[in-house]
Amino acid sequence: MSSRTYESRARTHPTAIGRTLLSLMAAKKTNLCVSVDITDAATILSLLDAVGPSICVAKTHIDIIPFSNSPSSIAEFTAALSALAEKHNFLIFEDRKFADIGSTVKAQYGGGVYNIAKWAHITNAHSVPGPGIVAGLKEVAEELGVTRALLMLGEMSSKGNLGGGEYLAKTLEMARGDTEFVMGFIAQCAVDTREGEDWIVMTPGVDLGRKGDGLGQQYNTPDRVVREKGCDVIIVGRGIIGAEDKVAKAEEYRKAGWEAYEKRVAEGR
Ligand code: 5BU
Repeated sequence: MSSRTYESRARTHPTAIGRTLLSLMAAKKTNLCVSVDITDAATILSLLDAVGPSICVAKTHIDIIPFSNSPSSIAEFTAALSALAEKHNFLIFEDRKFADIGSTVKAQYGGGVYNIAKWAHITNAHSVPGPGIVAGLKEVAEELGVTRALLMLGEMSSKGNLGGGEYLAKTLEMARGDTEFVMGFIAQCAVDTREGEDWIVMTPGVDLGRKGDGLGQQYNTPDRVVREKGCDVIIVGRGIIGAEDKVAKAEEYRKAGWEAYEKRVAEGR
């Protein structure tokens, strides 16, 4: 776990996207990633325009949006998304959870109907297939000439998931194979950090009230995951998008996440 400030980590993070992210988090005073799990493209865009000032990252599941098979509307949506990211200074994270051999994920990340690598600054991948998955994804970014970063899935939030413990330790070993592309993890706690390393941990399963969703999701509070467990970014979906006043709710989560971070730094945890 790091008691260093986001600001100081922004100067030394091994990945370019990590430096950008930590620096905008410090500037905007937010460690909130909103998960826009909404199936209507226009609603996603208007929500992000409204909550943009409160967030550091917008997390998408592009494949839940029905685009009527129109590639042009996908391109229009991702262009509008990128414009909002510029306008409000946040990054885009497509929660694609790649899980295949290097050659296949290359085609999935760089092409298909979604062209994820062209518009998502960050994506994530399971470690199950081995290090070829990291190499394949990285090749796409290099071939496109874009700066991108990867989060490895070390531990999911859902009940009974097979991550954490030894799985997380092995995933960490895999991440160490490419510290310029892998910026961190999806996990429920900080990971072991050696001299010169700095892993950004982004954590789903965060809610201020509920404990679960009846389908295996498990929730913790921002204070628990950031201050106690040492995670860096809270990922909140239904806690915000399900609220009547989404803008006020996003601010409530931003404040809770930020206070938890300030306490962690002050406590020197
Ligand atoms: P929620 O509404 O805050 O429960 O949404 C959580 C989001 O994070 C949702 O998009 C999930 O697909 C995503 N998620 C998760 O919940 N747990 C995980 O371990 C990972 C992603 Br990885």
